[in-house]
Amino acid sequence: TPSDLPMPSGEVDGVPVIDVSETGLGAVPLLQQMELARRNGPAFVQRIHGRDTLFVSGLDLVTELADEQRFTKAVGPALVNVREFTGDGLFTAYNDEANWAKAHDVLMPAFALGSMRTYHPVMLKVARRLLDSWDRHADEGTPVAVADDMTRMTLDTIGLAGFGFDFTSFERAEPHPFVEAMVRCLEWAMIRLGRAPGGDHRAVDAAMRADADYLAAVVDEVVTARTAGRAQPEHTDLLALMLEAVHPADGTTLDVENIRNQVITFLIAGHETTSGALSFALYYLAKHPAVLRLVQQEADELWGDRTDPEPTFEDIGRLRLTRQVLNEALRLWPTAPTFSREAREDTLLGGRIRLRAGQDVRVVVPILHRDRTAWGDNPEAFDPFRFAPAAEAPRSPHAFKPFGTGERACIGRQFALHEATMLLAMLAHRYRLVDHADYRLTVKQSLTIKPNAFTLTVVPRTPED
Ligand code: MNH
Repeated sequence: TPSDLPMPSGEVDGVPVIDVSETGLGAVPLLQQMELARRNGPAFVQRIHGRDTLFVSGLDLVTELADEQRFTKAVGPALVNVREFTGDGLFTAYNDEANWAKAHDVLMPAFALGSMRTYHPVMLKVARRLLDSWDRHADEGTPVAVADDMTRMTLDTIGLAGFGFDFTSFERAEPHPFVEAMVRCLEWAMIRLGRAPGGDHRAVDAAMRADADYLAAVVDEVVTARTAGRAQPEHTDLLALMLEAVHPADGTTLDVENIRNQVITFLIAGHETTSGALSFALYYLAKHPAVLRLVQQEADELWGDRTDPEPTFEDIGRLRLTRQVLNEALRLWPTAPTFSREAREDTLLGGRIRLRAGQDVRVVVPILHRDRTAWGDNPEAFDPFRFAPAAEAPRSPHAFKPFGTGERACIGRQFALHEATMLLAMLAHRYRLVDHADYRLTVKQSLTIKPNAFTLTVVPRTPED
């Protein structure tokens, strides 16, 4: 448990060094990082088996790290592990790898605002699959497994919207095997960071390889479903760009190996974190009935008491409070909870911490998101009005970084927010959320985070609700 954590064994440039080789990283490494930050301040070095990681979480230091002139994304040890199954896909590509800029340029149009308009009908269709499933649970009075169902929804959405491929997750009693293999791969990438020297890891590494091969096999199925058909209708989705778009600089398309890496990357990045964000948002709504009521009112203003509303693209932009609830959930539990930066040149961070060019620094985002200079005296409190325009205006843009920062920030942010805002509002519009088990939040981590074993009972609203 975090309370067993060791004291600093020394310091470098005024930064405490904590050696956790005895305790290990724990089942939820993020919670250890958060506890170390709380005890040791805005910068600390975590040492394990002789390997050091500099963690940073204070607003002033993160503001420096966000300066793109001095710093850039680091593909740190965690992402180096992820590269074992996503290769030079957009998320894990090195900054200077030619395929990063090429794929970024080719895929950007798929994330312009106009594209969200084309995804909207697909997102709505999949949202309705989730509602149909929850209606059945409501009829039977059985609880819903929140994170599993959010994952069904977000996986089917990225599959259909990005690739025209249907994972049919709601027709399955268990998560799609793609999800199970992906979670094991992500866990492998995380646990590997804590390995002691000299162990024999061949069996776990081989199991990861088998899972990674399976992910690649699913990708081949996705691509073949597109390319095998004759007389293809016109496609304008992510897969079409990957297969067909020509880069202006050299007149070529993405190569076959890179396409496979991109498809795996987008199938993972395109659903896992959005699912967690929705799950945390539902957790907070279930625990804050007054906020839920306001979200319901916001939805009612658009859709009245229609049992099967037809949310329009424009409606989603009007769901201001719903969006604030998502932001506040992402503040407290940013589902991609750390990202890494590296100095472009040798430099001093905070005027005192010596950094060599290329040395990576990891940001503990949930602690940044609790920095009192930006968030006030009660940063643990769930309060979506922190994101009301008047409250947001004076706040530093670097105080809230759930999507990372700079040129390598999340490309799918608008996609995630459109999908999640619509679903959250539709759920609030349709159901009362009953916290039947008096759920106590525990966080599960497989690099990304989710609420662990969170269930709700849902009851269709009546006009009196
Ligand atoms: Mn997303 C990068 C968080 C949804 C695709 N994403 C990032 C980064 C963070 C992040 C943080 C930066 C990581 C780093 O600096 O190392 N992403 C999220 C969160 C959500 C999310 C919290 C949902 C909520 N992401 C999505 C969706 C997609 C997507 C949806 C695709 C449809 N994200 C990406 C890709 C990258 C990325 C691709 C890498 C972009 C790049 O480096 O060029």
